[in-house]
Amino acid sequence: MGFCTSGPDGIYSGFGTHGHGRGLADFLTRTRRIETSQETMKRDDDGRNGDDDLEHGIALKSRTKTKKPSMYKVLMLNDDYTPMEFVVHVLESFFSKSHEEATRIMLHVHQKGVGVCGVYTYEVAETKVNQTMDLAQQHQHPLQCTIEKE
Ligand code: TYC
Repeated sequence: MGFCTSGPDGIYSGFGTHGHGRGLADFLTRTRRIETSQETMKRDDDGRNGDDDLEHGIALKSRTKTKKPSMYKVLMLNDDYTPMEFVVHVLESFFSKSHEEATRIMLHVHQKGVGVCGVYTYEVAETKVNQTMDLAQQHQHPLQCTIEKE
C-alpha cells in the first residue's frame, strides 16, 4: 500500500517550431531540472539517455511522478444504547488505541456526538468501518461510523 503513480510529465516534445508559447529560458530551465534529477539519470547501455529526441538531437527524459494518497477520517457517531465499554473495546481492537486514548475518544463522541477514530488511506478506513459495524451488529448495538475525506 502507499503511493500511486501517474503518467509521465515534464516532457518537451520539441523545440522552437511547435509554437507552444514557452520561451527559451523556460525550456533551458526545465531541461536542466530534468538532467540534474538523480532518478531520471538512468542511461541506456550506450550511455545515452533513453528518450533522445531523434528529430532535434536534444536529450529529453520523461519523469514518473509519485503522489501521496488521499487520506480519510473514520468518524464514530454517538447513540443512546451502545455500551461505553464496547466503544472503548472497538477503539482498542480496530484502531490500535491505548485504553486511555480509547476512553478519551469514546467520551468525546458521547459528549459531542461525533469524533475521529483515526485517519487512513481509503481501503484501510473502509476495512476499519466494516470491522466496527460487523462487531456492533453481532452484539446488536446500533453503533455507527463513517468515512470522510480529509
Ligand atoms: N452514548 C453511549 C452511552 O451512553 C456511549 C457511546 C459512546 C455510544 C460513543 C456510541 O460512539 C459512541 N452508553
